[in-house]
Amino acid sequence: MMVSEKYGGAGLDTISYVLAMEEISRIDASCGVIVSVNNSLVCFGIEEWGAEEQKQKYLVPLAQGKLLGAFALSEPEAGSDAANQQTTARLDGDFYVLNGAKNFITNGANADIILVMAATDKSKGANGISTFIVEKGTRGLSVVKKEKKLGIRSSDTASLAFEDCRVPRSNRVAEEGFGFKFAMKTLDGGRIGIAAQALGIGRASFEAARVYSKQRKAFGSYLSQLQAIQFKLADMATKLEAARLLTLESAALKDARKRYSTPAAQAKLFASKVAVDCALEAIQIHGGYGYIRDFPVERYLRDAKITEIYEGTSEIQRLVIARDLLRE
Ligand code: COS
Repeated sequence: MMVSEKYGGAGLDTISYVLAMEEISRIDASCGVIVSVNNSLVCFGIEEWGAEEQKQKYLVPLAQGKLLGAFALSEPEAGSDAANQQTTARLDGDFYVLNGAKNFITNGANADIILVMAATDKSKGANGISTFIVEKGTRGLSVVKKEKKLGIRSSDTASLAFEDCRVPRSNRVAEEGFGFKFAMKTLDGGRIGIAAQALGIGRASFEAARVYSKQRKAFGSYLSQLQAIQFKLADMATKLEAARLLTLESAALKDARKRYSTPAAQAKLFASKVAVDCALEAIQIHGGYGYIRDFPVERYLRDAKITEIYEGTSEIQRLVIARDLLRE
């Protein structure tokens, strides 16, 4: 969606992307995360920091929908503490040799290309990490496990292993040591996408509850005529509107090329909580019907929960926000 027309993309701005993400995720949050990772992490990262040759080879087919991308930062020992990368990349002639493990990788089993963060110089910590484009089918890259999840069950989440996986030197994105900043800057935009995904799930919950309240009768009237239910709907709609405005504000700042790390963290923190709150209230309004699979609201809760976890937990978002507030 946001890839420029020069590389075959739709050239949309982030505001348009947020609107699309909300609509897609309102119907299917699994589809939402597939789209989000491909657009705001993979395509954005390559367009922003990739070499021209990498853009021609990978970004053009990504934009055309011929390739799907994944983003591999998380490891068994490096989730929130993302700088603690144990995967290594050693230069050997014209190749880097990758060794290590990545987990919880969205699109991991199906992606055609994977952006992999790996330590090229462990002694430099966060500044010794680099980014590589690894093609599916590269010898030494294997899918170890596909996860069975609480929600977003039609999105593929996989663990990957790299065993002496040789990646051409020309597939390193940007200079050596830029990988952590690459990941952080890319995730800033990713978080806007996840905020919009959360918004979509929250809106689906609200809409289901609203419709149900106008059909279901109790104590001689429709649920929608009961003030207890009206207040729940009013709170849901108000929280959703606030989440939407925070998300759109972060998107507008990104489009204006202003700083958006903190607004994106605030949007994701708030929208993900709103999604969980709205899903819980939708279940409550549905009563027993909300707890069974005949109605969609139990799925909304299962799908909503992950938005408080991936692309930085709510605790990490608070950390990002607080650091900015307390900066000298
Ligand atoms: N944009 C640009 N640069 C950033 C940045 C950002 N958003 N965040 C950090 N950096 C830079 C810092 O400025 C610092 O640069 P210098 O060494 O030049 O000063 C460097 O990156 C290291 O940053 P910092 O010291 O803050 O790193 P920490 O190890 O303390 O980690 C957090 C910072 C916790 C914010 C980071 O690890 C994080 O976001 N973790 C969550 C990761 C995540 O979202 N995982 C989800 C999996 S991906 S689906």
